[in-house]
Amino acid sequence: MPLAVDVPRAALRDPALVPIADKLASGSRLSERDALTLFETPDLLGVGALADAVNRAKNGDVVTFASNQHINPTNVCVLRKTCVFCGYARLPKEEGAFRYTMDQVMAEAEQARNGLTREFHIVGGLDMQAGLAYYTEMFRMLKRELPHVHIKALTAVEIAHIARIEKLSWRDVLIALREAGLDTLPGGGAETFSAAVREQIADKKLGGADFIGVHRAAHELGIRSNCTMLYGHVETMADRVEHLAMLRQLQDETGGFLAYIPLAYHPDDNALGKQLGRQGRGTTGYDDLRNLAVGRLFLDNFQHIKSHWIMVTPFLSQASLAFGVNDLEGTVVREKIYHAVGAQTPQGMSLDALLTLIRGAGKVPAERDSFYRILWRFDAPPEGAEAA
Ligand code: V47
Ligand code: SF4
Repeated sequence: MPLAVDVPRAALRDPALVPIADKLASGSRLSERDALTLFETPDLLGVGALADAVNRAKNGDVVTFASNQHINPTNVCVLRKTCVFCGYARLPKEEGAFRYTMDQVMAEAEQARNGLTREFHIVGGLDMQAGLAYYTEMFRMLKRELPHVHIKALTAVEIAHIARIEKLSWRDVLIALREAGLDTLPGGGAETFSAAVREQIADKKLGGADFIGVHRAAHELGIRSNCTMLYGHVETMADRVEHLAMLRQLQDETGGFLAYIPLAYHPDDNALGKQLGRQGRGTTGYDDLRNLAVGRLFLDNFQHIKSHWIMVTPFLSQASLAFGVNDLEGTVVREKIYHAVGAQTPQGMSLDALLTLIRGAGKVPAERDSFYRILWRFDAPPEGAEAA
């Protein structure tokens, strides 16, 4: 049963939002038709105000972030030609193809010895040479060397790929990976579940129902996971709603999802962007905010909605904190307060900058672990911290 929320009726300009506000006020679930209205109304601020009210009721003023490190051990992928939105994958003999040895994985992971990185986010291509033994060896090595670091690894698509090449069930693959050190699954690979969309942008990729099936198998084993939706390509509003409804349904069954992360499609350096003639033109800020807010409103059984600031820019992520978002994803370089943690990547943001961003939205920043347990709140600038 969703929370009954004190809704800001005065903020609504579109009368179509009033029945939705009524449902939120009475703690009733929004229908798929309501979700469509939320995607179609021109009243973005109204949608945002509703999402903000729901988020405040669930998470107060706290905005969380985590300290994680991405490791992509292989870019070799059998779907290289059919996932037309992906600029990352290579065929085995193509220029730029790589598959890390265990030593190379360890060399990247070494940064985490500083004790500040709490999570490895490990995903890669569907590589015929990266089967169960490759990943179990990797996870055992990482847990042996860096036992304090949580392993969030392998999308449902990768789990299904390993199961296929090893002729095992999804469940058995998950059990073996968990024994080796896997803690949770990331949400990637979902794209948009609609069969018609998948055929156009990710033909031959694990279908939506099977994607859900892998996450269900994980949740049944007690392995929590995230979920995503790639939007802003060829999908219709009805496709978005179908996708969200499938996520909400599984969450009703298992409660295993930790967070929902809508992912804005980037049209550069991939075949789909060329085909659509959209290079250099990504999603709009309007649509980015709307996707986050609709996720907050329709996914009433999710606690956490995450904005990926690397995809939508830090400033838009900051604005999204007034549109239902309570969690920010992105590398946090903590050189000012906790000493240097290595070179700052162009995708990194200093801890000071992140705190400034969150406080600038009138929120309280808090660092969390991978299960969303708060590690510490930054109610006031920590003593001795330098200014950003
Ligand atoms: O599955 C691929 C997407 C995903 C493009 O679980 C693209 O905490 C935009 O899932 N434009 C991987 N997106 C990233 C991902 C993720 C990110 C942050 C946190 C979590 C989590 C998961 O990136 C892929 C795909 O949907 N992607 N190509 C593109 N051109
Ligand atoms: Fe890229 Fe993943 Fe598709 Fe492979 S399966 S082409 S890595 S999006």
